Amino acid sequence: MPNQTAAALSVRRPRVADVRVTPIAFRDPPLLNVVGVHEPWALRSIIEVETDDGRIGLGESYGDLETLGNLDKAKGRLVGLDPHDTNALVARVHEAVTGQPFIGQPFPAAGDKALASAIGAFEVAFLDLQAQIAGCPLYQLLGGAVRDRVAYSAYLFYKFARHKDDPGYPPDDWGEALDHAQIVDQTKRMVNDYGFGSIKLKAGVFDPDFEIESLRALRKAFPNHPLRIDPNGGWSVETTRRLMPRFDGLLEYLEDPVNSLDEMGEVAKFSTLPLATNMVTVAFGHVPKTVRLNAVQVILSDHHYWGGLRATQALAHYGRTFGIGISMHSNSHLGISLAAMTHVGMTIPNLAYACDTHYPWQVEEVVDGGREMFRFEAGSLSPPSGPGLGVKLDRSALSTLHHQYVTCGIRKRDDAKEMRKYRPDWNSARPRF
Ligand code: GKR
Ligand code: MG
Repeated sequence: MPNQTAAALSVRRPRVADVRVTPIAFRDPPLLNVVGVHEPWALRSIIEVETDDGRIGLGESYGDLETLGNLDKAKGRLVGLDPHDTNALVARVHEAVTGQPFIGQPFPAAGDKALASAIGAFEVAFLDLQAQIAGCPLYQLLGGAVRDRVAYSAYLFYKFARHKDDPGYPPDDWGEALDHAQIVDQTKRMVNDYGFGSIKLKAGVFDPDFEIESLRALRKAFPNHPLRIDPNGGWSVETTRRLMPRFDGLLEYLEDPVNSLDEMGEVAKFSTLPLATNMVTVAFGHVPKTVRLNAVQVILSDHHYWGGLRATQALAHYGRTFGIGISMHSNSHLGISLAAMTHVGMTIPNLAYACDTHYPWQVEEVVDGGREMFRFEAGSLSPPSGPGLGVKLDRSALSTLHHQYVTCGIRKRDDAKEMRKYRPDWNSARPRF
């Protein structure tokens, strides 16, 4: 028996042989927000961690130059690691990005989003590999499922019918949404196609009184769907104070009405609703002040910038510790992110709200099997089957999307610049209202 154990321990485990980061661009509709309007192409990066026995772990992250630069600095340092060694991953990425050795230093009070994003991008790929090696779905490696499926919400946007400059592809088939009836129609299609049971309106675009009328129209058309509104910090504290009575009985939570943690703390003093955020509490270093001010009652977790899937689970523990609810944030993303969000969502007992996803707004995919891999039922998803994340790369799609990155000319998301094509005097300073 001892010999057997020794033999088992001496079995050679696969090592990381190569790490590749491929920037991609995919079509994105002209969705409006407080900053401006989405550009025709959304940027992401696809991370591949390949082992010396030919397995490939996948990750998906941001595609801006800062993220790509950090991923590039770190990727070579991961070669040779056992993919089970996520502590070494954290240390090496930390050193590559900050230039400082990792000694478990406290999370900075100012946040460390760029570093955590780089760690998270690789961590998902390492965990994908670990679960592939163990022959189990990723959610099992993360402790097992606490639910059968993960619920997502309809994510509504005011939008233009088409992009200002011809992007070289046909306009999306959602049409314009600039008034209440069009927003209700957009919701009907989303609820009909995906079965979503909760609704979030991206706001901060029009005068808040107009946007509240959109909410009222939604309430009338969908009397039983929980509603949320998210102006991305576009309102002042005083505007939020004036609006607050109008939300009574209308919203399940109010997301980022104002633009800073201190202001959220001010709003929390008179808010009659839970306040949610993916803007003011975005790193572990922000948690102490958030708790001190009682500024936020729901944190929208996001493995992309909290440092990965295990960090997301740790955040959920903090939620239980401090009585803060957990929901999930999204940006424009493809299937590797959606698979990772769904796997981790399967494991978080206090994920009490339907998660955000931009997925219905996308038409392209980078995973084998395309968008068919993700079948929403009653607004919820079960993770793709198979070991690990359960998704593989479609190499031809990767090369098409990479070519789009090379030719699209966008290197950093800039919704304000895009909006100035429609309105040359556009000013994206906040608060807008
Ligand atoms: O895609 O326009 C957008 C959103 O506003 C996005 O940028 C936000 O990060 O979805 C996000 C949010 O909930 O704040
Ligand atoms: Mg938000």
